[in-house]
Amino acid sequence: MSNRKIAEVLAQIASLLEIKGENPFKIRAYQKAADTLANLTEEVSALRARGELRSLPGVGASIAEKIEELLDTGKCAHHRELLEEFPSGLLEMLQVSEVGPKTVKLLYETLGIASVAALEAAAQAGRLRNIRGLGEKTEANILKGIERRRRFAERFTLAVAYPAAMEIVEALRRRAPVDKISPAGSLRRMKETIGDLDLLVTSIDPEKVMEAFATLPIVREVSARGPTKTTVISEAGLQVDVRVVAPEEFGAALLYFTGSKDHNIRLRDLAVRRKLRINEYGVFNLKTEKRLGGKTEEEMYGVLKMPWIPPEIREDSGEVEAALKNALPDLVEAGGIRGDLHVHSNWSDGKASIEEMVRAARKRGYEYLAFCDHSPAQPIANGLSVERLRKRQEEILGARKKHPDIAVLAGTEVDIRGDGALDYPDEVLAELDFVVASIHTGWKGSAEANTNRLLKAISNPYVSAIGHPTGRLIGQRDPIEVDMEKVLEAAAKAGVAMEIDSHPDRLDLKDTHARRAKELGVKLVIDTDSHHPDGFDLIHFGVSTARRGWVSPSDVLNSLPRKEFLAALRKSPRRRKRQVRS
Ligand code: DGT
Ligand code: CA
Ligand code: CA
Ligand code: ZN
Repeated sequence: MSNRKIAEVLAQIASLLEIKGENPFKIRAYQKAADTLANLTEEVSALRARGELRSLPGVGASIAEKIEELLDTGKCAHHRELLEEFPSGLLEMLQVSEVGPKTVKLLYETLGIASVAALEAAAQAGRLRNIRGLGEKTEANILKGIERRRRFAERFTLAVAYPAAMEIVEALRRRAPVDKISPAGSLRRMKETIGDLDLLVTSIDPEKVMEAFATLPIVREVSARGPTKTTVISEAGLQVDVRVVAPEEFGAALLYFTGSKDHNIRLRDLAVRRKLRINEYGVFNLKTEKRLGGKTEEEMYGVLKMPWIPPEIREDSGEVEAALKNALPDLVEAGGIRGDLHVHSNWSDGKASIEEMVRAARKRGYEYLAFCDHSPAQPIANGLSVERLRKRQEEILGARKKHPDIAVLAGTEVDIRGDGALDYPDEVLAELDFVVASIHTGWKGSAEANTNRLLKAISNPYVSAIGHPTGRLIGQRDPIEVDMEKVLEAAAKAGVAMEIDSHPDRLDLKDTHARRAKELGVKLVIDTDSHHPDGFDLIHFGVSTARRGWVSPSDVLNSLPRKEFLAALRKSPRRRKRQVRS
């Protein structure tokens, strides 16, 4: 049993205990153990073999026993008993982000609500607002949450789909005579959510590829199996299609199955006007049926008289026109990112020390790194008082001295308060090298209120960038309502950068906003908001989002080489009073 599966069971036990009204300490222990397991980098079975289960945070004797039971039998008796005590719809209700175990308990005990359908009906009938502790606003939010869940149902974030795709590619390479292999579909275009995975393969032995794929450990069930196409459902519930195609048709198939559908339709229309036929097997002369290409994508585009178009922009949003004019944008690349300007250390809620984060950044070849720990308004994130912020400086100076090959910058992720004021006074912000200002509270405010908050933050002369500007968590929390056009215009004017937070649950700014930012001349910062050295690996998700937004290296602040980057910080009229070291 995988860590993730065990973590799921433990989290469900926590929720069920809370619905039951059990001891909060016990509930907390299960939650903590579930978190620990979900984030473990090692298989829990290995820890167990070494007798180290109980050394995990949150894992005491009783939870250790349950983990062992799950590892040995795939089941847990306590979990089963709890499930039998309550209708199964209660767990389903928890999938609505706005509904926690306390609310489920309340709704179940007062109105007997035990399913999402019943919850939706009750909310629509206005029956929730009169329950003590809920109210009209919560009722409206629950309806929004149900709607979001419906919209998102059956789609997966890149956090799930991308590693699954990489794992399958690797495993097929190992287990079958695979020649070429590539993801296609929305994953290759790096869309923010993925309906299903599409993979293409060439091989001298298609049957062997099908066999290897159908028997991968991550396969939960095989939905369809043919000689060259197999469809499975993964353990996580993700559908995956693998197709084996002929080598001379690989480019045509890759182009077709990468899509998007709208991009394909544009190409097909263009082809017809040129007396050509284009499909997943190749490109042909419409009259003579003569085959003109299909082995590579370059060949396909070439016959249509255009350069190869990067998958991320194949959305029929101007890329075909641009390609025909030979005016495709020069897109930013992960290798062109030279530093991370938003990471946390264990001074706030990071899991690693400044030293560990600096080492990890150096290892990636980064030339600069800004520590942007939280401000005091985030007590759960251990936000830094002014005193601790200044204390942190000693450690930053130490790291700077020890690692002269990377510019270690003192930054902050300062909270934007409800009224748009920042959570540190200006004279404290003035001491810092890089200031990211972010909203972390009041997600449900009006568009006007949120726009004004951001405009006020942008007008602060010490702010370098706005962090995760809409605050969304894909599939879990809607973006704030905001007049993005106004915000971007103000940012362009003030020379404040907008962040693309690379976490696959955020991707914030999103692709279309990034594209508009670029058009308006706003600089972008692509960063990871890392709380751990492993977090640096997420940068490519932010870069893909930027690419989907047609963003070029020249639009990205942290694609500048160290010297120029630091010069840009120093030269900025907004902080000419400040001393940034090179
Ligand atoms: P998804 O899976 O919903 O995240 O999005 P895609 O883009 O991966 O779509 P999917 O899996 O339904 O199909 C993969 C590609 O196959 C799609 O991007 C374009 C191509 N395709 C699918 N259906 C059609 C169609 O009706 N016409 C054309 N021209 N292409 C299609
Ligand atoms: Ca797909
Ligand atoms: Ca598909
Ligand atoms: Zn933040």
